[in-house]
Amino acid sequence: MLTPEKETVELFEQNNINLVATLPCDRLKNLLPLVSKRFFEVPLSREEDGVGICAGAFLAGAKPLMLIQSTGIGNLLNALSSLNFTYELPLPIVASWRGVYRESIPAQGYWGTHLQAVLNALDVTTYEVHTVEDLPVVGQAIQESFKTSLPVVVLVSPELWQCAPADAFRQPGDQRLDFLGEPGYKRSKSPALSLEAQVKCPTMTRYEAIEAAVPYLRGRTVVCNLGIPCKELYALCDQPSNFYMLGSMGLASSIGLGISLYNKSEVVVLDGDGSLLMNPNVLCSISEQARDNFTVVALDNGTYGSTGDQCTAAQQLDLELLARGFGIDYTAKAYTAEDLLTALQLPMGPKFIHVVIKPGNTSLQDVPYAATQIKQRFMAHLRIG
Ligand SMILES: Cc1ncc(C[n+]2csc(CCOP(=O)(O)OP(=O)(O)O)c2C)c(N)n1
Repeated sequence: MLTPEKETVELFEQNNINLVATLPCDRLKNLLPLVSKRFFEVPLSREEDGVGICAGAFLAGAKPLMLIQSTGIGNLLNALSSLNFTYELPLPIVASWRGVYRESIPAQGYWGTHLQAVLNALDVTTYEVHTVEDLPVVGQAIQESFKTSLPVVVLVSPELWQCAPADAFRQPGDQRLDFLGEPGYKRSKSPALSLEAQVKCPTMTRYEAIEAAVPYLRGRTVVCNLGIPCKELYALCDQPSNFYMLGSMGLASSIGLGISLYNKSEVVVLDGDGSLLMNPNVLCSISEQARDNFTVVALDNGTYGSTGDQCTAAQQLDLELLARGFGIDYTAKAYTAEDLLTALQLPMGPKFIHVVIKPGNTSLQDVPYAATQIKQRFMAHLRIG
């Protein structure tokens, strides 16, 4: 029997979607197992992280899509504006539209009835799906997103899924459904948390740390955190394989991860402590998804350097220990140029290198490229590389 769920995944397939980033909604519980079976799925712990991963995957040649609850759209608006609209990156988002149809959860109502106006105010095109007859707009929306290089949102009312009989989805071998009612999932990882407790005093500045990494970064794919780190990287080692971030704070590692999932070459992310703490969710994604071609260099100056060195919470914690706690096995700490180069050259991965540095910014010119120029030369590099 062709259920609305099966029709939906067929529309994804017909439009060559090959990565689906998901975060569940109760109303999607019959669709999600079909997606897990037929697509490369990236399960998320926050939707904004998914926008970064999908952007990276697109830059590397994939056709990504997000499948989330409508509330999650509230969690990703800055990323849509400062990443997708700024660089012109497509992203079809299929969202389970809560708060508008037979809703029993009061917290869904306000956002559910206002989100379309918010999206439209941001010039995000939205489509509505209420019944099976409306389903073809899912295909149209996907095509429009890739044609215009912009995000497009499809709001799917829970009304759609009602027409499938309740037993239409129970099939032998359907792993996720077979798990339902069982006493618990097996955990795949138990992080090892034995590190020296004290973070020692820094010796290098961020500029000196990037300078130390340059022999390794040259010729490699590099994603650079927003703000002054981009200016420093530009001054020290500008190359087409640098993706300079202009906004979407917190998503450097998400973008790098997305690229590394679709491109075999090594991806090095220069991230910051403030940015990692804005999106620690990316550490879940790295732990679950990253392959050995992925390295995060966490430049930890203990401050929001680019906005004037205000203290971050990194001063009270150990980012390396945090990464281990999330299940990233290969981690290292670096205080000197030599430590950093040695850690970068370690043959294993995915890696998280915690570089403890001093606060302080170098006064340098802005990166002179427009966002779309950064994207175009970066994509050309990935295609050739
Ligand atoms: C959502 C959001 N909040 C705040 C800012 C302002 N902002 C730009 S760069 C930056 C600091 C980033 O700090 P960190 O990641 O530690 O890197 P650093 O500049 O110290 O190298 C901040 C707060 C922003 N761009 N976006």
